Amino acid sequence: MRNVLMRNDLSLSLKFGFLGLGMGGCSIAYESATIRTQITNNHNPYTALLINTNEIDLRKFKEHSNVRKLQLTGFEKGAGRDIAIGEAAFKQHRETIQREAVEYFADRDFVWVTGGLGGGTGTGSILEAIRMLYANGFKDRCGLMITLPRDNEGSTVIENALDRLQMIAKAMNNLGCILVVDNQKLYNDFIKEQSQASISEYLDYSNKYIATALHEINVVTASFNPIAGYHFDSSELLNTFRTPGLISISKLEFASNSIDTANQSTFLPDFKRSIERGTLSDGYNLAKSSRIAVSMVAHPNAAKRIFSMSFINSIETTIEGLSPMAKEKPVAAYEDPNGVDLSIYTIVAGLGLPNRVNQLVDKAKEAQEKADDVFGQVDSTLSALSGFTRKKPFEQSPSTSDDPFAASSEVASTKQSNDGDVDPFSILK
Ligand SMILES: Nc1nc2c(ncn2[C@@H]2O[C@H](COP(=O)(O)OP(=O)(O)OP(=O)(O)O)[C@@H](O)[C@H]2O)c(=O)[nH]1
Ligand SMILES: [Mg+2]
Repeated sequence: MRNVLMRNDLSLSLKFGFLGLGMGGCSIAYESATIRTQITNNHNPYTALLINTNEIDLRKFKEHSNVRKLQLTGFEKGAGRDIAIGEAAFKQHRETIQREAVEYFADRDFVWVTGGLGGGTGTGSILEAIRMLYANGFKDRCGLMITLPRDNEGSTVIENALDRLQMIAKAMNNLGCILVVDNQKLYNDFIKEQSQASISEYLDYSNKYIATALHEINVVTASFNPIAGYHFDSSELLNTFRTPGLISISKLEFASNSIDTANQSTFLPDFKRSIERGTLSDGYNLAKSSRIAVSMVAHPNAAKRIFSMSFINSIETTIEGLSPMAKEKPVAAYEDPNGVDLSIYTIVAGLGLPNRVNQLVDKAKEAQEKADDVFGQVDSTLSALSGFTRKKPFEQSPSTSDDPFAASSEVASTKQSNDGDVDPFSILK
């Protein structure tokens, strides 16, 4: 499909709101809210409420009429990767956040609670944020968008992410959908193209990519006339987002002249691979999915040729093979008079956690074992130091008054005894 942002002939399925938590969560929410379409009366179709402890990070986002920022006062310096601080900050300001969220998201069809797992603020406040929305009438219209950290972000970040992921996984059946963004996957794809780029360029790219991917899914389900098969419409999209479990989205584009419908190898392997690879994360057991929906869009000239019964049947058979347990498997074909190619969008819902979580668990265990190795070893310098005993000083002569340090050593010794348990060296006493 031609650039969705430049077209004025498209419609939207759902009005999204984004509750951004912490720096990563706010960045994705902000990027989504600043998507600008050519749609009359809906130039900025999405709304963001940005919550962060860190004042400086929050200041980076420019003012927009559809973006509201809320700094958690008392925590200006950030949560410093401490989940407990992030959670405390949210709880302390819960009433204000609640008031703003209820007001700001009143007309939204679906609210994404958005956070980068691994830090203190976003990770620490994510569960509280969901609780708050559930208690305020958003139960059937909110989901989770979370990023998983990269391998090299260090063990604190990975452990923070796994800590909250454990809790999210336990509650998964009671939540709406969870959209996971695998930062390592996006990073690997990005670095292949731009090996000289900086981390901040990558993050910027990733946020635009995430925002556009979700926006496209939202546009495809509302903009075109179905010409064959089932119409996967806005209410179906909402039902999909309400489905508990993880959700995976994918997109595949063909130059329409590259497909020979009588030769499946010209399209089926790519189609299957695109679902397995996913746009934002991969490594799912697709066989467990409870819903899978395919929307195909082509220019009318190509559509007549491509969307034959046998072509649609081969797509249906493929998703049947991938997700035999899915209770709903709509395949819809649309004509887009302004399209230039064939685009195929797939959403798979009701999934378990992706394989990336196993990798992060392995990474965390590896780091713990390394730490045990290093810190478990007898520190030879420390044992040499403990083995050293100072010889008794020579008897001081009574005339110490001309010792320039006599007074200060007296002060130091009194101070030590007064300091009691805050003395870092009390272990030596
Ligand atoms: N895709 C994406 N991921 C991000 C971005 N910024 C941070 N992340 C991810 O989110 C994780 C958490 O980082 P932050 O969001 O900065 O942390 P925070 O919630 O602000 O927490 P504290 O700074 O500790 O208070 C990181 O480990 C990254 O993996 C971003 O702009 N885009
Ligand atoms: Mg931060």
